[in-house]
Amino acid sequence: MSDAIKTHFKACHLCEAICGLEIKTQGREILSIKGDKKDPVSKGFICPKATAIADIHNDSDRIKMPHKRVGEDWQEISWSEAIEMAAQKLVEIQTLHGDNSVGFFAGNPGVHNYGNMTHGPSFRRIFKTKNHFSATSLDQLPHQLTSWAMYGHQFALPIPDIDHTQMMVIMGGNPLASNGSIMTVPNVPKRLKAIKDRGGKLVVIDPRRTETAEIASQHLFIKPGTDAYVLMAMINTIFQEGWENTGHLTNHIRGLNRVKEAVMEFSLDLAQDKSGIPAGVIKQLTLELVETEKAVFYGRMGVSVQEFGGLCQWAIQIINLLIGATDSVGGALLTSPAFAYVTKGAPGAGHFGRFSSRVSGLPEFSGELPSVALAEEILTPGEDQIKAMISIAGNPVISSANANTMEQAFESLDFYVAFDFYINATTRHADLILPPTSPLEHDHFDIAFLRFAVHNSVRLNPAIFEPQEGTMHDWQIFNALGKRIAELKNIEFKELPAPDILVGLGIENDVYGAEQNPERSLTMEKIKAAKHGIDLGPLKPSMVDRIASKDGLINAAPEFLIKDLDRLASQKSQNCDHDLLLIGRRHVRSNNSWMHNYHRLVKGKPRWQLMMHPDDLKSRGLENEGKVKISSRVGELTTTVIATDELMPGVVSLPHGWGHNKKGVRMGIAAKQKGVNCNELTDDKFIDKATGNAALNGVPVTVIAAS
Ligand SMILES: Nc1nc2c(c(=O)[nH]1)N[C@H]1C(S)=C(S)[C@@H](COP(=O)(O)OP(=O)(O)OC[C@H]3O[C@@H](n4cnc5c(=O)[nH]c(N)nc54)[C@H](O)[C@@H]3O)O[C@H]1N2
Ligand SMILES: Nc1nc2c(c(=O)[nH]1)N[C@H]1C(S)=C(S)[C@@H](COP(=O)(O)OP(=O)(O)OC[C@H]3O[C@@H](n4cnc5c(=O)[nH]c(N)nc54)[C@H](O)[C@@H]3O)O[C@H]1N2
Ligand code: SF4
Ligand SMILES: [Mo]
Repeated sequence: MSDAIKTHFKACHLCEAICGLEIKTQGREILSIKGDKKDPVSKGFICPKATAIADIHNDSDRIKMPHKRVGEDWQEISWSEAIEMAAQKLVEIQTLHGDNSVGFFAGNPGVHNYGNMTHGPSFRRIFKTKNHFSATSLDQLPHQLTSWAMYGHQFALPIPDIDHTQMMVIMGGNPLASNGSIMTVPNVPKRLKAIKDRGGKLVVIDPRRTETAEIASQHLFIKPGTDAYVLMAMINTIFQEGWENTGHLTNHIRGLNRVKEAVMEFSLDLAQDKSGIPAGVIKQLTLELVETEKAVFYGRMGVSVQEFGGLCQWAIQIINLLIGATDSVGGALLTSPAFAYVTKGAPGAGHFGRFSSRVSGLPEFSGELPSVALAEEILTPGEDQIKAMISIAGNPVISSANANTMEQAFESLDFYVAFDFYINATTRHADLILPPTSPLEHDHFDIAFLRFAVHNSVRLNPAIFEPQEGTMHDWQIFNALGKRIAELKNIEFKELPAPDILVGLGIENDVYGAEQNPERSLTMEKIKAAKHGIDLGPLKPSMVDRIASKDGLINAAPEFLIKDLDRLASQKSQNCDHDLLLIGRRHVRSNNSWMHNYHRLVKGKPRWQLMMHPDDLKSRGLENEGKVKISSRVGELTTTVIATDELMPGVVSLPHGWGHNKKGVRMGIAAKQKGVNCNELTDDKFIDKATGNAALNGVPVTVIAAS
């Protein structure tokens, strides 16, 4: 008799939108993956990546048991042998070279797998190393740092109230491709179109006429890396015209006068000169934001992962404060998640600059050093040099600036253990790979992205399949390896219970738990029983009681950012020997570096080419679809160029996450793709000096015909 068909519900873990899924299975076969129409926020929406979850699960390249390097080859070994080997080697290296000789890199999917978040930190603590790195500093570090400095907590991130706003400005984000970021917003196309349908306005400021710009009311091209001039000019204009209206937050902000003085030299004319956006257009946009009752300014990846990422994210917060958007319906609101609610005294507020990286002296944030410092910390001899690495759900050789140096660094290690289920461009350098279970073999709760959602909700869904015999979840590997290392070091280590137990305890003691909210009395049992999730209502104004700074006030003028205005004011032209600026781009059927091994996502027209404006091709004598050589201060690449007026002249674009065609990579489909690794061009010395974040956008490059 054949197995019965079962219907399961689960949130998609692939991107920040966390859409609800309905998955039908029979035995161990996946029959279909569709949208869960009853999910309170996604309401049935999914994007093309969701169905590829079946491909991840079934991929014969995905490894399931520990792999140990033997020369150029790999040998499958038992978990007990693998745990013993990793523990012995890591302890041996720390005994010989000190605690800081072991480094960590935590990649993006770890944040989408909650066992990593509940169990990772205590595992990492047993090493007592300063050398923690992660994708945060290739991404949203400026957001977290700004929130820490202004609101007293790194996760006090006001989220655009997209469903109620009448005017939204998007600077450096392309939610139609990314499905939203630091804004969990399933079905973003519909929600953005709805702004226009109710008579509102959507403005996109981007060097490329993106998919989002195509549906906007207005698109403004901007020269990469010059956003801060525009933002400062907007703030200056608001003050000069006396347009500021901080509403109910007025008595809860300090430092606005300091901001007013500090931005005075940033005129509309300077902004026009630098950015290419006419002064009158910037002024008009500012006025519209001031005059529209429900308006919000939102900036993402393109304005955080650039040379002035910290200033940009800070300025966006200031604009939202000055136009009365912060903490207002239709503006930007703090969320009220069931787990890890941010308020005064909430754990994990963050800290900055307590120590610095050894080689370049870059500041830590919340215990992490900037990823641009990782390769040099491995490659530069001396006390505290990193000799061994542990990577968890990351592929830094493809995702970090100056990939060639990162490659050299990983090659040079004495020992490298990777928590990953693929042998990719980075993990191929490992001595040992510890693969976790498939995403369908463990339960799912979203610790990170329910906190950034445009509508409050909560859901936890069980695993769809029993784990394959003899396999381990990420959190179980942390427990087992942590325990063995602690034994060898003769120190305390408490194995933690399963993630749902830990999160359940947190929820019961948080804002929807019985004590604080007797009516709701939310428990893990109730959450588990609600297969489609529980609607916790729209975002609401709540900031006044939740400002987490010591004096209970919003600090509008964090000193390290005010000081950074000098760097902005004195910035010389970026162009030096290179006459073009390179930016990235995302595609809805791609996901950073790790979803190029699935036929259904990579088939069709190539989408990895260098995009360039037709005039720029012409002036260089280049042919559309011809081969070109792109060079930057740190590297060069050869690829195909395509002419498109989607890009403004002077700017070229390459997507990241490609370049899997390397010896030893065991991702059959990905390795056949022709895309190159754009991070061989990005520069580990081209950074946002205020925050230490990588500047992967606006990188100066030269393009010539390839012979
Ligand atoms: N030039 C340029 N570079 C960029 C960007 C850009 O826009 N332009 N974007 C940057 C950004 S925003 C980010 S977040 C980074 C992302 O870069 P990374 O953080 O390096 O993440 P991924 O490239 O997604 O690689 C993820 C790895 O995690 C593994 N993995 C997936 N799920 C799991 C799991 O459940 N457990 C474990 N243990 N492993 C798992 C995958 O197999 C893969 O090897 O890239 C950055 N790099
Ligand atoms: N399909 C898909 N979805 C994803 C991902 C993915 O790889 N693929 N990655 C996920 C991750 S890790 C993240 S962090 C989010 C990111 O989410 P988004 O921030 O929406 O990411 P992008 O689509 O890269 O949009 C960045 C935009 O900034 C523009 N830009 C570049 N430089 C500048 C500049 O100097 N100024 C301005 N104003 N704009 C600039 C680019 O042209 C681009 O349109 O997406 C997530 N979702
Ligand atoms: S938008 Fe993101 S969460 Fe939704 S189905 Fe696509 S990948 Fe999954
Ligand atoms: Mo990211």
